[in-house]
Amino acid sequence: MTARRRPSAAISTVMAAVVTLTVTAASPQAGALAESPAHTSAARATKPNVVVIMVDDMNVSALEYMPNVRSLLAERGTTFDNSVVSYPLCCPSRATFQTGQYAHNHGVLSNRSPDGGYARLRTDETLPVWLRRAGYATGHVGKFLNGYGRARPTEVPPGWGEWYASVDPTTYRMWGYTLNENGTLQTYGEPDVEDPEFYQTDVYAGKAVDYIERKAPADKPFFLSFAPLAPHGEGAAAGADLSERNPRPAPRHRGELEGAELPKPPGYDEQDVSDKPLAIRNKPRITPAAEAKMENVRLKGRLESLLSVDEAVSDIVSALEASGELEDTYIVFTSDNGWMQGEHRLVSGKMVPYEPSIRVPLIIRGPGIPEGGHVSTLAGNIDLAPTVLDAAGATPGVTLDGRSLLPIASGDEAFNRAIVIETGPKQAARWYVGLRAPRWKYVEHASGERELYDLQEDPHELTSAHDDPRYAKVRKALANRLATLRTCAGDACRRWTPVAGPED
Ligand SMILES: [Ca+2]
Ligand SMILES: [Ca+2]
Repeated sequence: MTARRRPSAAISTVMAAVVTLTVTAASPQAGALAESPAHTSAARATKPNVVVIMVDDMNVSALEYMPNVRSLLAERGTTFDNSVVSYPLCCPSRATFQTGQYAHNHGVLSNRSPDGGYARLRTDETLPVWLRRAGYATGHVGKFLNGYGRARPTEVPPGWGEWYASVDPTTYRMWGYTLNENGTLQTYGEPDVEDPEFYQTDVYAGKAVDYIERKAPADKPFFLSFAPLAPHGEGAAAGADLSERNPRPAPRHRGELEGAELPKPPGYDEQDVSDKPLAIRNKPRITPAAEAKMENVRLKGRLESLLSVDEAVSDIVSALEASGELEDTYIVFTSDNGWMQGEHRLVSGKMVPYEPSIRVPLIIRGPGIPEGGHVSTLAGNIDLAPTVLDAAGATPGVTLDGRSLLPIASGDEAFNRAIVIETGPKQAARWYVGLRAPRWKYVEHASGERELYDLQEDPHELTSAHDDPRYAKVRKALANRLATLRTCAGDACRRWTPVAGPED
């Protein structure tokens, strides 16, 4: 029951194989000539590889349970302590990763058609297409955009040289999922049989390691997108018993975190919700039964499922090291959105504008990135594609709303900004647009309701100040800025004048 199927190289035995490649300094000429913010520091003699690991629905607090992510990525790279996603939902967020654009520009406004889903993505202008043009090998393993595979399960979207994507609706199964493997469908196990051979994250890790081992010897640099379902809950798994853990961990990890306890930050089961919109005011207090389920089924399932991701990270780093590519590879670790577990009475889910929903882990390791660094500059998922393009010296085919994080991570540049947070009309009571600025969060709900948090004074968003006369000027200033930014594209999205607090 403890055997793992995939290869796993021990780091200590492969140190001798590490080749350190020289990275030339950024050329100011290239930066000046480039029209896009993606080109700021990418003139390299040898192009680096890029691996992006995007987990699903992971909140920041879960990093505590991922020792390999901490030691191999955070301690060897830089952590963005204020990283958010602009539309905290799977499909719009993944479309933003693919395009470097806000949802109001890429147009994937929900998880499902007609206004969202895979079918809405303009696949001919996406990150892998641009990387291919720049000479990269490209590969994807795991979850892609919601709805992928429903209409044409053997379709391989443009730009991907190798493709191992899960086909909906089987994406949401830890066993019994079907992958499109470069045009051929392959199903791994059965939904209700917990065969250690076929645990989703492990199978994906094996494919990632295999990809690295095959691509490393070639001259071409490679881009690998690795997207396990964990710690997202399972669904559509006929016959699967999800009553004890959802998602189900690998058999070797079941019960390993039996002692894990639900974190209860000050916003947990918020007592006074009179400051909040009706949708929150209507939520009952969290009952002991609801809390027990949240902790025993969801929290422990999520954390135990992440143990396999943590091992996959170790396997990926080991494979890079064994092949001599580690020092010339950027590794990005992040999530497509956060997760609510009791804050503001929300016992599950995302989509809402609150911090646990929009905040995600973001760690970058690679050439020129300080080890053990922490950056407070606000980062958004609109920055992922620009950062990868910058690392690769590649040119986007659309106007990017984000910017490269490499100069920020390396400490060369500070950047003052706000990130637009938004959903779409199909989200009904959860349709909103707002701003997340270093100090402020301002939200305009389609219902007409407003929220304003002074995150410096109220980091847990316990008291919305939208009606507080002391914050009237702040609210007005943020509303003015939002009126411009809510439809921004390109440069306009990166302009920001800070809003002073009531004390100034
Ligand atoms: Ca998600
Ligand atoms: Ca409150």
